[in-house]
Amino acid sequence: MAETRRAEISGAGFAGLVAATALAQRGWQVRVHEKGETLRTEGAGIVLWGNSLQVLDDIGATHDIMSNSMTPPAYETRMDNVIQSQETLDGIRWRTMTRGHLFNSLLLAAREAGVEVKPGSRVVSATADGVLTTADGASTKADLIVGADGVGSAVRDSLGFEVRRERSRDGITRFLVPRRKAELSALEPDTEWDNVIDFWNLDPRVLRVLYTPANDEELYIALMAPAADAEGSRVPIDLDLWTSIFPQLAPVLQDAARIQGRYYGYQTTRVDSWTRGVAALVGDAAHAMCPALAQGAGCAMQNAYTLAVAATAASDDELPAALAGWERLERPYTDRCQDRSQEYADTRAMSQGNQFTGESVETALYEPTDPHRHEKA
Ligand code: FAD
Ligand code: 5PR
Repeated sequence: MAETRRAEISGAGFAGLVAATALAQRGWQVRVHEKGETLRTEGAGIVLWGNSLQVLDDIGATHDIMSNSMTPPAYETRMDNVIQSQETLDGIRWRTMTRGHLFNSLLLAAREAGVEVKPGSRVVSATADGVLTTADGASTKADLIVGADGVGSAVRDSLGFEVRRERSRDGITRFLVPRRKAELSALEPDTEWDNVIDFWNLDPRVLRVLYTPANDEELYIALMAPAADAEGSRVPIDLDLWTSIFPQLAPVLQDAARIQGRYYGYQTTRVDSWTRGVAALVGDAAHAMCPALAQGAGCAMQNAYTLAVAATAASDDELPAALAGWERLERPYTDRCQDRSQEYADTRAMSQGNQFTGESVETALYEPTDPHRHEKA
């Protein structure tokens, strides 16, 4: 009988928790280091698509997730408050929820699988032969190291990967507020307030509100403005400015104005390679992307899962080659998703509506748990 293999993971975000759970469920002994003193996530709401929902099914997290999330009747796009499209996304599985709910469901699945999660443990470096060092000076030898420590990844930077960043001119502030459906309906009775509604205004000023119901009680709103627009990108938000453009959203904008908020500039991060020896990068550490297609966390969880499957199938001697093979197969999907998301962010083409067709849904329809997925392509 082979000895139990050990994986050390940096970062208890969506990528780290999925990698940890999928590895532990395949017999690995897994520890996740999280630099935060408390385990939590920030950033309001999130949209997930078939690719990540399939991974969550496989690790046993969806039962919990479905209980407090929703699939809105349509994804609506408006320009100057005129409806451009109401996409029902037939044949595409998708779900909206709060980030807190997704995070708690993943943490539960990880604990049930026997993963050790260590808050207050900051990783400072990793080596290609499997030594992970934390800020308290402790070094541990592992069979596999996963860098899931986000866009500022210490695993990535200590291993000397080459990083390229591309910024976009726009950015967004995100809030979780009460639904206030009755008040919104009083202001605009004909609107289906259960829809996702992407409210665009380009002229005379680029301001956009992405309205996403997360469940019966909570609403996720994302306010987009160019970084160069000082009032538009200000936090807390400039309530008079936003309500002058979106008067029908006044009840929920008032709630948002009471929250401090943080403006996130859109950016894409790429690395020369996702692996070095027995160390692999997943999630924003390897492939942060613009949120246009709502796939940053989706790709993170998809790649975390397929990494766990590939690493388990390889013997210790084969592991570096198996990780390189995993990148060769999986990376093109993520590269294309990053390219499309960056292009949508740069062109603001989502304002035209009908954007969830053709190539742009490739990632949403990808099936990471299907062992024959690459033969089908
Ligand atoms: P993170 O979430 O950044 O997690 C990294 C973790 O590692 C953190 O807990 C951090 O504290 C920890 N850490 C960092 N450094 C260390 C260290 N040295 N030692 C130990 N721990 C460390 N994606 C979607 O799929 N759908 C969406 O709707 C969506 N909307 C978005 C909207 C906006 C405005 C933005 C900016 C992003 C959006 N994304 C979306 C993308 C998504 O948020 C990210 O891609 C995803 O959270 C990345 O997960 P991660 O686990 O790789 O990284
Ligand atoms: N889609 C989603 C989202 O949260 C954002 C975008 C698109 C679900 C931003 O927060 O285009 O910026 C976007």
